[in-house]
Amino acid sequence: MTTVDSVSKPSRLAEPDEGISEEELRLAGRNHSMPLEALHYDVTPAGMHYLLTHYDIPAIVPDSHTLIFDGLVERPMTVSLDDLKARPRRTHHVTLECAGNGRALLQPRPVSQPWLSEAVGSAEWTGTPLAPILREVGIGSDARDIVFTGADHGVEKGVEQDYQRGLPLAEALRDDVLLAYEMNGQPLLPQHGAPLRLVVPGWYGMAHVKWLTRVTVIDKEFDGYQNAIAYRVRQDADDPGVPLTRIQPRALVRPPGFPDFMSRTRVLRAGTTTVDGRAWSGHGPITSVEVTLDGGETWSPAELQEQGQPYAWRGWRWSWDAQPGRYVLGARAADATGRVQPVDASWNRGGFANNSVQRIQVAVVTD
Ligand SMILES: Nc1nc2c(c(=O)[nH]1)N[C@H]1C(S)=C(S)[C@@H](COP(=O)(O)O)O[C@H]1N2
Ligand SMILES: [Mo]
Repeated sequence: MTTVDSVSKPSRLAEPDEGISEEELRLAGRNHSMPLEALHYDVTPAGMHYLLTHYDIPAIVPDSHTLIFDGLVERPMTVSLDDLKARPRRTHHVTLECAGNGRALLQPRPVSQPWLSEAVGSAEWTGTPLAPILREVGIGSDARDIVFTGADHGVEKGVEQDYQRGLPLAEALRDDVLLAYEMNGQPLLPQHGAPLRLVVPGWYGMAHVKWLTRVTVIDKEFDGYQNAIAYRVRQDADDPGVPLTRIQPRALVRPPGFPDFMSRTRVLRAGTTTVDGRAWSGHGPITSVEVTLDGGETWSPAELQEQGQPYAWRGWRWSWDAQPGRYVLGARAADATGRVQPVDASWNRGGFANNSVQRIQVAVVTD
């Protein structure tokens, strides 16, 4: 690993009253979240899907793009995009969420990409399954992790690197893990990984390596930056931490009524209205969604729509006889493993997996 100390900045927490910095605003402009009104769509239109890119979006010529399989394999192989497109074609509807979603709402605020609770999207990813190719190249018996390398390059906390993530072999061999070249029936957009990305249904965003160039089999746990340092839940800077893997349950409410421009407080006319939204978990199917009007003091069960594909979000709705007044609207999801979304998730140093219940300010008014 090359280190570039002259540009390195240690990770830090914002001071108690410190506002958003220019650095955070620049990241927020580059990496946009999903407008909450897009919860209307079961399949998020590509331009409304959230976006997270650590370095630059690389300029890649799709026609000459190749993918290399190397490391502990019997038959190293280089395949073209056309070779991959000629292989069996699968489409999976998968909800992607950034592991840092909710970070900017934590106190103290970890200074990094300042997500509120909207770093999510749910797309139809088309590609070819990875596992049959891994079997063709012949994985060594002592294989442990598969390392996925992207074409993008940068420096992070002084470490110069290609974006790389290791995935345990058993996950890489799941039959729903895709080498994806289409999103919502169109070739991948540059910002979403064109011409080729990995899709690991159920895992937080960082595992879905974009601009994929290389798949390397190794005999130990991958110790690169994004696995060993970046994406870990830790209490303080010295804590080795726990790696982030699958998505914790979360429900989001599609904000009802219409917004105030600056505060985004919702204005709603009194009367019966349907509140709706979507809920997801990478651990198991969503089994319940409940709605609160008082910031998590009391709850009412919502009606679940049918579950689509296993790692796609699930729609829900709730009928509200809205009386004039002020409300703090939110929803909480539970999944089949018994995981329940907390009103206030616990704090961690990197600001990861903050699935605290949303707090939408609503003013119900009469005509
Ligand atoms: N090569 C590469 N892959 C990457 C990233 C990146 O910076 N470089 N960001 C990851 C993170 S942190 C997330 S949340 C998802 C975001 O995918 P999207 O931008 O298509 O929504 O891509 C992942 N794959
Ligand atoms: Mo992310």
